[in-house]
Amino acid sequence: MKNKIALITGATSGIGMATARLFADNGIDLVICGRRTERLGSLEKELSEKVKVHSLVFDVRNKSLVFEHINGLPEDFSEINILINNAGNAHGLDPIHLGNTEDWDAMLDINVKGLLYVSKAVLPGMLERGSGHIINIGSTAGKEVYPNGNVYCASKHAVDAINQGMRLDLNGKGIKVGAINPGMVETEFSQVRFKGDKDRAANVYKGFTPLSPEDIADIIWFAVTRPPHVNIADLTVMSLDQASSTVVNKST
Ligand code: NDP
Ligand code: 8X3
Repeated sequence: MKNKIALITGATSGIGMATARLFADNGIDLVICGRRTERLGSLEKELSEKVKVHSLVFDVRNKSLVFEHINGLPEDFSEINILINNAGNAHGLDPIHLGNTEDWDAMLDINVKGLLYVSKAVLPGMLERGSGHIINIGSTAGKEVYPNGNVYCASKHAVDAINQGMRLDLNGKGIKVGAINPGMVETEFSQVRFKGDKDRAANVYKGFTPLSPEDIADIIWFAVTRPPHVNIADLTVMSLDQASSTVVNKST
């Protein structure tokens, strides 16, 4: 039987990379996406020992490139069964009156519009086949707002709304839609948020046990392996030490 095919955005790091690895371990062929060519190349090499892998290098902000790359997938990879809308980041952590407008643009263009472009490019094939599964990576930041999180939280609230909207509009078309909303996961997320300040980034995860990208990959795998009639619509997950965006049981 033909393997299923998953397209994962943001596969060069963190949650996306862990998911790509777990999918490959379980016989899912992969379209891995990101901007960092070298990382995609080495991941493709690593995972090609297990499954068929195709890399797509594009910035999800670039609408025409998103459609060009996804519509131009080689035949072997063109029937996407699973879409993991994962690419995204926070940029900055500033009060609203001090926010950097370039950071705002980046978060809204990547986390919201990029997710929409990729979904629009993948959906026609799923609709034609009357089957598919879209998992949108939201966040606890899409469920509550924390000080200085303003625009990142807005972008993830938008993902929450888009997830619900997709599920409503695709109801009856055989396509599962669901969101996984993690709390703090130790990835390159905070390094990006703090623009390469590794100490400040590491400090975010000090004094408690955060989630790992593999924890989220496990949950994504659980979602995609449910029986055909079961759709994980919306799942929030935090580490034991985290109770909300601002309440974290830190020992130091
Ligand atoms: P990482 O920084 O480790 O990974 C982010 C991924 O997104 C990278 O692969 C990066 O690839 C890709 N990406 C970023 N910008 C773009 C862009 N413009 N075009 C294409 N790809 C892009 O962070 P995480 O793994 O933690 O984040 C993954 C998702 O999980 C994000 O949506 C994030 O908001 C969400 N999340 C993270 C949490 C956390 O605490 N870490 C908690 C809740 C949600 P490249 O740079 O190669 O383009
Ligand atoms: C990432 C988790 O708490 O930094 O979405 O917003 S948080």
